[in-house]
Amino acid sequence: SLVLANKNIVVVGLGLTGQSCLRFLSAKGANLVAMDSRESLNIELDVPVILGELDIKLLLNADLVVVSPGVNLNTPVFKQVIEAGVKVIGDIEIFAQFNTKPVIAITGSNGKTTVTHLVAAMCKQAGKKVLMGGNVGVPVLDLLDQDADIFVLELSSFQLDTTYSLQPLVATVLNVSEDHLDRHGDLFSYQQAKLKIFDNAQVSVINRDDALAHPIDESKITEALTFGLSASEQGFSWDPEKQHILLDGQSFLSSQKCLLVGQHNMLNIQAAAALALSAGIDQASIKLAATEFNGLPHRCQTVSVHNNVRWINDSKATNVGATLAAIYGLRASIQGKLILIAGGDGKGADFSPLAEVLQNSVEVLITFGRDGHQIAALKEGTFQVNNLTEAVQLAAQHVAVNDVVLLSPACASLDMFTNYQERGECFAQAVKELAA
Ligand code: UMA
Ligand code: ADP
Repeated sequence: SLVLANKNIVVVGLGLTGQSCLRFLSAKGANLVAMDSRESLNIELDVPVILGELDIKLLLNADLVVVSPGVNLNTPVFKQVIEAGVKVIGDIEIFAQFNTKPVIAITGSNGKTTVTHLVAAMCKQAGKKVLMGGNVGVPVLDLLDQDADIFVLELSSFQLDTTYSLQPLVATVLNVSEDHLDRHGDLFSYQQAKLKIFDNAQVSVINRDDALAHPIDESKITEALTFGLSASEQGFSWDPEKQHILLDGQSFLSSQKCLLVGQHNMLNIQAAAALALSAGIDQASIKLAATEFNGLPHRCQTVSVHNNVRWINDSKATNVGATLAAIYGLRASIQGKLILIAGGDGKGADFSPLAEVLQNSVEVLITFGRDGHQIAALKEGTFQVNNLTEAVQLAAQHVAVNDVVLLSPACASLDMFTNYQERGECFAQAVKELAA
């Protein structure tokens, strides 16, 4: 595997990932230099640190460059470094070179975190020692020395872009829809990055109904299990009349038993069950964990029911696909109006796929944030406001009994907030103040 002792290694990016890389690489005896584009850091490191502009000479002379997922490799500096033949990898690649335990690997445009937690709950229910890592917020190198039977990894397209040797026991691409075009340039390169997850997987879990999420060369797939809402005698499917999840055409789990709601979550349960089953988890544990799972904050989470109006925080909907899923998932159960609050940093996305649901399924649209006007342009009579608190206050003037007010921005939060959590909390706070 990768030889690290006495190698000259530059670590670029000193967030969660970079700091975990420094810990791991220094324990392996590498000669380290760290770089970060920030002008000042509030952390103490015992390696030389270069802040601000990258030192290209050091990069060109390195034996290895380790980059964080937030670092864009599509820049003149990194193009030059890669062209010069310097190896540029991420933390997942280092993990792959040293890991000896089974890995369940999950990517996709939407549902990754939900499915990662679901699969982990299923493994835990079966008595396994399971640890989650990756894009969920735990750098994978911090997992290596921990006691575990199995790792469940959420991997982003950025992380997969710099990974070559991961050999998952089982892997999936949940779905592919537009996201992160500001970094990947086009849908094709974003999709290709995600599909790399199948490259060395023993078992592939495949979304039957999303052609973009299928492995590039299906002839190379030795073992597969599929999921989807379409009818199928094999794999996981959906009985729309009984509202049951099916396995090989037989009833597997009734949605009425589950706390999660919405079609997209029925897909998430199917995918998680397929991953867990492929990793040898028993069906009883899978079903029990699926029924008890109550979802995660900021993902279609009800934050208040007041005067028979439901306020839902879906701040994690940072792309068009997630907002579409929320509207499709909720619409059937809403008796009154659906009031949608959307907008923020669109990351270069095309919002036109929202046009039809905004016309037909959303009664009142309120937009805010940098690219809010682009969404507003898709529906006549849209209210444009300056910030999220104003949006909540305006929504309150339009609500009647049985209405739902949904924050599902279809955009990243970074134009106005530190992250989607802060945006979700701002929404919940503004809603709370209405009731006071
Ligand atoms: N930096 C540079 N140069 C750059 C870009 C960033 O020096 O060109 C520096 C920043 O100044 C900062 C550091 O790099 O000091 C931040 O690195 P990072 O953005 O890679 O963030 P980490 O803290 O290492 O967190 C990353 C993931 N972040 C991103 O992919 C942007 C986390 O996912 C992940 O949980 C963590 O590794 C552990 O694996 C977050 C995320 O937003 C949740 N992911 C995106 C998403 O879900 O949409 C992909
Ligand atoms: P990710 O980690 O991929 O961002 P999350 O589980 O955090 O996924 O969910 C992100 C957003 O996507 C939320 O708004 C959620 O309601 C929505 N979502 C969850 N699962 C799906 C799915 N299978 N298809 C489409 N949207 C989904």
